[in-house]
Amino acid sequence: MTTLFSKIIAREIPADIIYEDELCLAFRDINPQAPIHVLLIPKQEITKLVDAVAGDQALLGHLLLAAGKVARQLGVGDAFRLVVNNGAAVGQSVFHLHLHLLAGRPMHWPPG
Ligand code: DGP
Repeated sequence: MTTLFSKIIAREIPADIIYEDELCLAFRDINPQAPIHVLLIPKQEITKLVDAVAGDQALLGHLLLAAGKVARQLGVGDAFRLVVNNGAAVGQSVFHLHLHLLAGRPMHWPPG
């Protein structure tokens, strides 16, 4: 299922893109939940995390490494949170796998 994130990858709709490599893209969330709120997405369409398969292993690892790179690039390498919403019941609204990178304010645990 194609989502608006595919359109962001294709530059068909604008986004504040802060990182890109051959496999993924990072851009600022349109509805930020923290002073820094970036979405990191694979260019390959994966609907949600649970739909990833063994062949996606390298890509998933790449996303985590890229998240660390983006956090360092933003100056928050020592204090950030990654969130993956998997499924509408826990808040997933765009069905193209994405990591939320949140930083810049105190965060509580457990998350709500
Ligand atoms: P989730 O609820 O986990 O599926 O997160 C989807 C996020 O995508 C949500 O925080 C808002 C963000 N978002 C939705 N549409 C757009 C858009 O057009 N541009 C940008 N930059 N972010 C978007």
